[in-house]
Amino acid sequence: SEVDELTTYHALNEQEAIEIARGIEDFFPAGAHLACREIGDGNLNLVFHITDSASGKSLIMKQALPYAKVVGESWPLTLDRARIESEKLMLEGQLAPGLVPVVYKYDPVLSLTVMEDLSDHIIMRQGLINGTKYPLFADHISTFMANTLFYTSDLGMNQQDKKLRVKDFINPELCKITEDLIFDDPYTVSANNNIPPAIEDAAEALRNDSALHLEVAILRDKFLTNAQALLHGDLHTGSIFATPASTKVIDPEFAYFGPMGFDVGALFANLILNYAGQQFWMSDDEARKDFRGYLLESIEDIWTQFDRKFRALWNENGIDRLANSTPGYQDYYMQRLLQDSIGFAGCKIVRRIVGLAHVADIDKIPNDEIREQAQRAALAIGTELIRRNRSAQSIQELIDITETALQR
Ligand code: SR1
Ligand code: MG
Repeated sequence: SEVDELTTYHALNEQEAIEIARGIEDFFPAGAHLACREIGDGNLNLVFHITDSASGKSLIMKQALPYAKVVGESWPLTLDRARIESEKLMLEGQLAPGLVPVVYKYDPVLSLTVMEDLSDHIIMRQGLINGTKYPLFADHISTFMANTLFYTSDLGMNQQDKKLRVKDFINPELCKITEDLIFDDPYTVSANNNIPPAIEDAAEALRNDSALHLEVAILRDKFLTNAQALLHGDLHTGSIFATPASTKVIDPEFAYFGPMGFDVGALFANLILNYAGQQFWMSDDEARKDFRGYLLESIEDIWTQFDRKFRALWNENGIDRLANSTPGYQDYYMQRLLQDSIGFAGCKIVRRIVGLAHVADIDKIPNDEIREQAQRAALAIGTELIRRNRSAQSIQELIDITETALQR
């Protein structure tokens, strides 16, 4: 029957999505003529956009598929990620109000999250490719990261409750994707890799650099074992909807308790990848210099504001006696966090050049020569950041490394 069709798991079609939308209490007016389009362009899920042009109301429905869409049914993937995503979104809504979409409903049977439509925003990756500046972004995202990371860490929440939350957010299959795609495949021969033929020599150099492998192994161990805080887990610019006045973080299906620097580093990496791609997207020398200056200032601002806000939360609301009262411990902690962020940023850059999933900032460059230049520069930056993961002293090092690799 029709009811059965909506109460057992299956991939929805647009008509079924409309039926479910009608059932959401007090949302669309009775009898509304709803329109629906599947708009998912990510790697994993179906995304339905449902609108009522008469009332102007709309919403988004995201449904997890039992496999990775980017590869196909040969790569099965747990539906539990929809639960993790909806729980994490709701928690982020409490910890960082206004910085994530509102969740209207989660349906565990259909692995479906119904949430606020953000169509007045655009995906930040595309915005940056278009050359849009986001003057409030550093403020917004530093608040998002400081609040979500501090209040889910042993510094900011009851440490027994945290252990129970670790259990709720055990996310082995999605973590395995990261462990393979980011911390393993780029450094070996793997069918998962997607190596541009023009830079095969650089990919081979990655495979043969055992000093680099040592640093990647150190970072990988942190990802595997350091349950420092509840991460977003995939905080790239494709997971952010933005306007110049508003920032909304989406897609936390990779959430798990891991090292904080993995979220901070993801952001740095994707701003740097855009910096590299601007070699093509902004052909005017002056405009490109200005936009690249904006990207690097944003990185510096994000770190400075994040560091200040995180320390303020710690000083005002820290719950750990020893961590709160031991001189030098906060500085030590923040220095490690900066170093982790820089190292993870490096890993995130490398995987987007030779690993399975690339980024439009670079891959969509139609000019072969400029694209290759951007890829090589990104690899040079990424590998140098990885090498600095145990020694970096300030965010300025990351900025200098980026500027040196791409001076024009
Ligand atoms: C198989 S999933 C490929 C990538 O897409 C997601 O956005 C994550 O970054 C993942 O590594
Ligand atoms: Mg995603």
